[in-house]
Amino acid sequence: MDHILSGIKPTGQLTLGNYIGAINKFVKLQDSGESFLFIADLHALTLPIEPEVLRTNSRDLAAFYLAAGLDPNKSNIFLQSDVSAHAELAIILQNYLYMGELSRMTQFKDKSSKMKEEAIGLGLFAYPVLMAADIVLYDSKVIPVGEDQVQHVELARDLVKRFNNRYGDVLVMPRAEVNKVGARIMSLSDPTKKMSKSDPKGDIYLKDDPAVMRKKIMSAVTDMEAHVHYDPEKQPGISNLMTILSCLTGKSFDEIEKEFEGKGYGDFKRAVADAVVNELEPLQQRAKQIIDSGLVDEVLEKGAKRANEIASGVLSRVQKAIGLYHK
Ligand code: ATP
Ligand code: LTN
Repeated sequence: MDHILSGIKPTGQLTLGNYIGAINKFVKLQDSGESFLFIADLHALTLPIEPEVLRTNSRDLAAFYLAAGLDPNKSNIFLQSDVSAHAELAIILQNYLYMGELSRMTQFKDKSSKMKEEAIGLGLFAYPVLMAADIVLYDSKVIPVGEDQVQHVELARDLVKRFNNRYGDVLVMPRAEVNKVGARIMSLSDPTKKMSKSDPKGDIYLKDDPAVMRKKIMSAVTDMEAHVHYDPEKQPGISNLMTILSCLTGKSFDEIEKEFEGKGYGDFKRAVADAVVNELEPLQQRAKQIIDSGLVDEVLEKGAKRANEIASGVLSRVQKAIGLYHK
């Protein structure tokens, strides 16, 4: 059975982009192999974060995984920091990824360009090293991610090639699995930018009050074309809303265009708002019940146990291959 692996950083409140691009996809894939889905709390430390916020976000993220339909009997849900092999393997793998390629990573360039050089931590630069360790540690083949993370998975693939060339068939080759529609949900206030949890403008949060969700969608930036048509170049705002509607209802772009032929943007936006609220309101309620029930701790403990079993085996395979003197 193929191993499926992915993680989300508990850096802020989850967005509709995280839900469509990642979480929903995890749920769809969970029957196709053994899943390792973690809360990337070590990655969350790459930018300043308050301890209490990190703790709360981590618990909420686990609750949303479960509320979205991840079944702890099929998927291993755990905290990255509960499996020390992630950090140990990253220390080894940092010697097989190079400064040049790390400085070309778009996410590093985006995040560091807003910072003073003295404030850019080494962890932010080495982010893809830890991510490569996360991936290879479970012999993972399938890595469901949004489009923005594909470059990091490609780098992990380069690393596997490089490492196996040097030491033989030690690491399993992963591949990114990206949605055909919905791999990059855009900001509602600036549809040329990705919706991301660290940039509150134009986000829909999974925890938003339904009335707030509706308000955000009704005031989403659109255009003057006045027809519902999929054209991300000319009509990025409408195309983004169509993508959201398509992902949440299963309707194709053609069907949506036909349904709203001759109708105004108001009607269309109301339909998008209905679809979002119908999906997220019950999700919020389930997440809240899960938090109140104390189930999260139980699931994380079970997940970490299984994750540690697999990870320690792969780590020792790597240690042996590179010549660390091993019992
Ligand atoms: P941050 O703003 O803190 O960098 P983020 O919102 O971009 O965070 P991540 O934790 O980096 O979220 O991403 C978790 C997963 O969600 C990744 O697989 C990522 O590709 C996916 N994802 C994030 N934003 C979007 C989006 N707007 N559309 C589709 N997928 C997304
Ligand atoms: N970098 C990812 C989170 C992440 C991840 C991973 C995703 C950390 N390790 C391994 C897939 C595989 C992000 O979403 N920002």
